[in-house]
Amino acid sequence: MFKKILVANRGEIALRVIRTCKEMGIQTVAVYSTADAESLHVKFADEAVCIGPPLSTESYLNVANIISAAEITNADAIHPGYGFLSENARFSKICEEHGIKFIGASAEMIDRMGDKANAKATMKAAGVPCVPGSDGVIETFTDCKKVAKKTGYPLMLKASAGGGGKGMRAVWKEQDLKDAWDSARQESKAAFGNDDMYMEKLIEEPRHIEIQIIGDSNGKACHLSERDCSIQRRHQKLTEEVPSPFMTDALRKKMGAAAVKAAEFIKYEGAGTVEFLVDKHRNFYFMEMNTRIQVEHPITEQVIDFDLIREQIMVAAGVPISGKNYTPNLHSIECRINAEDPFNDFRPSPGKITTLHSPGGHGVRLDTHVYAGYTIPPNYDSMIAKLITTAQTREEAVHKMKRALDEFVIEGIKTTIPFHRQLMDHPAYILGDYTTKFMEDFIMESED
Ligand code: MV4
Repeated sequence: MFKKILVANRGEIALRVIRTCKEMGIQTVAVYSTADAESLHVKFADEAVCIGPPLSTESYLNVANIISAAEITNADAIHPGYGFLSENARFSKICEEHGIKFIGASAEMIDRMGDKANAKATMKAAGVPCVPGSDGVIETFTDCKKVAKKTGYPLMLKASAGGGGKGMRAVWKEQDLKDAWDSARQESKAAFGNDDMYMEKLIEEPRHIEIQIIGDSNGKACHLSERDCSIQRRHQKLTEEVPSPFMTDALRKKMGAAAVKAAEFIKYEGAGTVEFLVDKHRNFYFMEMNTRIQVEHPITEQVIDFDLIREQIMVAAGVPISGKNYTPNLHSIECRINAEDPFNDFRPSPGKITTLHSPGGHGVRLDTHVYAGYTIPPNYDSMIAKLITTAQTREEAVHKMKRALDEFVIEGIKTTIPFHRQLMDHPAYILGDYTTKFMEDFIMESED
């Protein structure tokens, strides 16, 4: 087992990883930018190394400084958390070359799944259902027109380097194909330095349902059930839940088996997520695979009583997984609390937290790095807490979330707490009747 793990991240996920390391008797090293000198992850860890100025590219993305910090402190592994370097193939490889275990995917796996057209081709070869469309990358507009004829409208043009909706265009009729092709390529080139495009039939009003998987060094994988992440705004998830209100036992069996097949086909090692689009007839299609621990992993932990970070560390140390697939016996919901003003187009609201009262009680989990007197720096992600409630049924978990949100007091900055409170009273949400389109017609009610 590892003696010392460097946590190459900040905020709540850095705390989350450090907590499990402590429980496992593993020493921890925090790294921090000058903007985070007063952060809790610095105080929680056994050692801390400053890795640069506030700008991420010069600190949390600074590979040389992070590797130096690991070498100076004699860390034998690095946990990257999510975001930052978690899906950076070059970093994964450099760790390996320095004899430091990267607690994440191999460079090869990250590259393979990071290229979406390639990932899709791999999944198709594995026998995982994929949305009909082009066979890989489309080279020219002439080919694009041909593939569009075969695919039919409405269709979706997608950037192979994409993710997060960048370089993606829905096209409803042939006359609009040229403009969509040109603008999607341009956007992709600007964002990723690559304009490879592929095409799919458009799935209308889909649900985003993902399957958590874990694979070991023997090539064995299992699934830990699903998470419904359909409630998103501009490709940012706001709340997630397990089980999905749309799930059936039969569908879970099929999607779980497909995700395990996907993971075993590529001999995936570590924790990963296979994302699917699910249409109204409960057909499901591979969308993307994430080769990292995700923000929303705690809801899975809550419903199956399983520490995913511990399992990541065990698998990275070469311990085989049990191989058992999981079905949730409880219901869990996560609300992402962001330092944003939901009454003003979710505009970022960094600054000093003057008052903080955290919710608690049975079935309430709060993953956060903030405290009264803490100043949220403007340089990073706006998520400041994850409020998670768990109960026997969905109805109880929703009620508990309302109660917990009512207890939660954060003063000094604006937060998304009022948004979540209103969401919990939304008739369609209460029924679990929502798709990825839900936020398009959600309007905040004024509080005065
Ligand atoms: C789609 C789709 C409909 N049909 N593909 C959005 C992010 C990117 N990873 C894939 N996305 C989508 N792909 C086909 N063939 C609709 C979306 C989509 C979406 C998916 C999941 C969650 C939220 C979304 C919001 C808008 C569009």
